Amino acid sequence: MNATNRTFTMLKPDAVANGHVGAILNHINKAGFRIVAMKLTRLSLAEASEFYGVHSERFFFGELVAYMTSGPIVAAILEKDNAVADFRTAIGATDPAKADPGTIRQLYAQSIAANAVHGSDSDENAAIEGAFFFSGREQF
Ligand code: FUP
Repeated sequence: MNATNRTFTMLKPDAVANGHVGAILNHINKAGFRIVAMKLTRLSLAEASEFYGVHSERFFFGELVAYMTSGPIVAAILEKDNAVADFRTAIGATDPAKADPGTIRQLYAQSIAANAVHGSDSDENAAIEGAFFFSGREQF
């Protein structure tokens, strides 16, 4: 499948706090993604719990929600041919210690929890996650 489609990303609190927003956006642009929507925002506890609801029974859920509400994030929708799979490749493995050289997580992430970026895992979730943050008229 090679059609132009969209994915959703967050630059997580560690990436924002450590001053990596510019470098990561540059990496994203150079990898061929167009920024369709973007904002600096901060998740409430309720919002983070809803966004990560699929993980609510996992051992790391409390830590994940506490971390994701600990500071501002950058939310964005990205467009490219094969966006979801190509963005997962660009960010690398969930655990930055296992992420391939040159991936965003290998370059900028701190740990498995503070792993610098989120990337949607399917077209369906990309649409759900994008709509969580942006109305239709905020998407260009
Ligand atoms: P990913 O799709 O790569 O973002 O990873 P997952 O959907 O498996 O995990 C979602 C988030 O949960 C990760 F970004 C970080 C966090 N997490 C932990 O904090 N600890 C873990 O052991 C696994 C995931």
